Amino acid sequence: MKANQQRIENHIELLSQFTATPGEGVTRLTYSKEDLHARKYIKEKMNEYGLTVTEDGLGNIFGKLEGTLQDAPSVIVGSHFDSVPNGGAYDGTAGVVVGLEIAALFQEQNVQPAYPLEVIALIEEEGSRFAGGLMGSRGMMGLLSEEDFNKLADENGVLATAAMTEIGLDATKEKFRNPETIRAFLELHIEQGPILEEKDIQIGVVEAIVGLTQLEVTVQGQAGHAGTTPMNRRSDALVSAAQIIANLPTIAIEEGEGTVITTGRLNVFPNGANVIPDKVVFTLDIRSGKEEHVLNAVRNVEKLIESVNRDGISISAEQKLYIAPKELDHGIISLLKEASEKLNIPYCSMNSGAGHDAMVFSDFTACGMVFIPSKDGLSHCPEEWSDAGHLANGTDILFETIKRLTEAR
Ligand code: HGY
Ligand code: MN
Ligand code: MN
Repeated sequence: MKANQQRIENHIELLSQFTATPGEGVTRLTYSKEDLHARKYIKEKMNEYGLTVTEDGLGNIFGKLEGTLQDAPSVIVGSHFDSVPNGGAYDGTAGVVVGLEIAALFQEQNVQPAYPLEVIALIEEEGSRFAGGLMGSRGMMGLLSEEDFNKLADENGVLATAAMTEIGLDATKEKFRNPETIRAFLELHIEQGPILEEKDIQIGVVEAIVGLTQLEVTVQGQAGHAGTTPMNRRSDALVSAAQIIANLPTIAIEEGEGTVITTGRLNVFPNGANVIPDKVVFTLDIRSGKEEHVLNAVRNVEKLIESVNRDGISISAEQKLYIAPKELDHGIISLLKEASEKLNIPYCSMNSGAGHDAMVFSDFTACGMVFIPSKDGLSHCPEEWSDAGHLANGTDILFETIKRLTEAR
């Protein structure tokens, strides 16, 4: 029996309604009321599909189908359910929906696994509210200390712990998940780029995920009157920031090998039209397939910052996240390819230019990812769209693979 495409489409449609920006894409920030609506929906469906539902001390949601083996590690399938501001309806959500559909297929076909099946909905993969990203998986694997978590606050100064309490979550619950309780982690995700669509292939089996680092740069100048301050007596933080940002594409292009650098967020203080900017804070997202290129790019950015520094201007950079490129598990990659061939679904091997929770989990357990095409290669925008037929085929491939991974060996 194949995945139910209509059920998948319904989940995507209903979850996309839990947004703070209706009509302008999906904005679902972690621990927001939109998170709470989506959380309730996901937990309802997990219950409906016969799963035992729990939430950890970060707010990650787990739906578990017990196996026949005692105390055996789980095969976990799912993705994140937070979004970027004004993002799309498929990034992360598609993977959670596929997890729900796999649970429904286990229930409908009365599949009794030996190893437990767990469906997961992860929080704060994007880092849209609490800096850094991949917070749900990093917290589970003990890469985010309780002390650091308790200090986390959003740009309005709201603590993560307070935001959790606001929506009825218990931040004091255990966050750490012993990796020995995980047999494998699998995730279906939209490609978020143009490759599969250009190749006209609907399934990508991911071999590796690019390395990435996120920096936060602060340029401190001197506020002043826009009308009375002569040009040769200004320490304009925004002009200095612009001199840095304008030169980033050259650094990435000269590094080559697919290296990319992005400034996605920039805040000007005090942000008055007739005030010389006193301070500018902006982000740098640097990625490449090989770690040496990420490190070279960071070094060249640091040199660029040095070159812009001058009297009256001080510039600092703080690293918010660093993850080396990660290879996914060869055994799982083979199982995914065998399942695709068994189902006669064309696939190709590819790497991921986007970051994913699998980058974190892959240091602790066997991980596999499947991509489906993104229309026009668009993502992180309201136009993001993927074909539910591709989602259903991706589900069938993951279902076959997970049945094999949860069978007694
Ligand atoms: O930024 C990324 O690559 C992912 O969407 N968080
Ligand atoms: Mn994303
Ligand atoms: Mn994502």
